[in-house]
Amino acid sequence: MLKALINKMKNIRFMICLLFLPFALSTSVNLASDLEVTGTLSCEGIEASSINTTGTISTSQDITTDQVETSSIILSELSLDEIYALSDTITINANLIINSPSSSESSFLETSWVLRDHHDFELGSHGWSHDKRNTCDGEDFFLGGHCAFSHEEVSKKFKLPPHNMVKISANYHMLDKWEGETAYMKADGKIVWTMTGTSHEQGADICGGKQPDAKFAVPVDVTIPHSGGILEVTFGSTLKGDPCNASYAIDDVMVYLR
Ligand SMILES: [Ca+2]
Ligand SMILES: [Ca+2]
Repeated sequence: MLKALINKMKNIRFMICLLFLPFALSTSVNLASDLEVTGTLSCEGIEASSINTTGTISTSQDITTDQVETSSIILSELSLDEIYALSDTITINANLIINSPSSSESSFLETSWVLRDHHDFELGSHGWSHDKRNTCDGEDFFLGGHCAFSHEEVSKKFKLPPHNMVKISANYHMLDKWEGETAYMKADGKIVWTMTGTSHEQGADICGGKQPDAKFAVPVDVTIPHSGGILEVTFGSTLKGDPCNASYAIDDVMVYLR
């Protein structure tokens, strides 16, 4: 009876330690060939290098495997070396409790950045202190820009959960006639990033007024120790004149924590 059952099964590579059958089976079953399960498999324990099933696998003891790919998994305990996202995001719809290892190894929180906020300004100003948005191509919007920001600062207070470090990244646009002025970003009132910009007559006119632009989409990427519950991020420039002649804009402001 067992031999007949095995002959019907294809396309799974694993050893079944104890396969639930209508009769008691006290020894292990080792399969050298593939096994495909399209229904439910119940047993007391599974050890495998790879498990593939379109149905359900349940076990009252341990499952040990090098790799599992599934759309849903329910566990009481999970031990992993690494987690990879099949899409861009890993979503956890529950409280996440992370215990530091007893050894000197770094914990998950100490080695991985968690994206807290991403402000792309496509649909609104995300609560920044000035809400004027612009776009160059009619599709990708940013905060500020032509006839909006020059000598004025723009800021936002981020309310943060417990953390030890923050990473702030953004894109900074220097539009139209910059003459060596300085762009800057502050974190909690302290300047943490600067860059100077100068427009050249032969430069490209990408956006804003008709003048060539100094720099477009300058990457900002700053990591600082930070543990407070509020982080104030401020952008500005040393431009003095009319924002219709020279201006700055920001886009894709992202705050990461760890
Ligand atoms: Ca944008
Ligand atoms: Ca321009």
